Amino acid sequence: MSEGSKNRDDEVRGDVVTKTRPRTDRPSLYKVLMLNDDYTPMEFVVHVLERFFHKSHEDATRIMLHVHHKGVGVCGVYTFDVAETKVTQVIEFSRQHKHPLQCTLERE
Ligand code: TYC
Repeated sequence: MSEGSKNRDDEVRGDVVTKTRPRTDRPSLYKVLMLNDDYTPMEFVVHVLERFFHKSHEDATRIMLHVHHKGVGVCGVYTFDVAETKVTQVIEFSRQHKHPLQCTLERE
C-alpha cells in the first residue's frame, strides 16, 4: 500500500492495518446517591459530603437537607471506578462510626 492511498486513521505495521477510531468516545458516568435514614446524625452526613465529595459546608448542608426531606440526593457524578470507590469509602466510614448511612450509584 502506498503512503498516498493510506487512510490517515490507519496504522500500517508490516501487513497488519489497524483502524484507529477517532477519540470521541466518552466514558459512561454514574451518579453517587445518598439515602436518607432515621438515625445518622445530620452533622455526620455533612461531614461525609465535605470529606469524600469535596463540598463546601454550605453545599454539603443543602444536599444533606435535600436527602433528609426527599429521601435521596446526588452527591456527585463520576466515572464508574471513582463512583464505586466513593460508595465504598462512605459505607466503610459510616460503619466505623456505627451509623447506618447508605450510599449507592446509578448510571446517568
Ligand atoms: N434523617 C437524618 C436525621 O434526621 C439525617 C440524614 C440526612 C440521614 C441525610 C441520612 O443521607 C442522610 N438525623
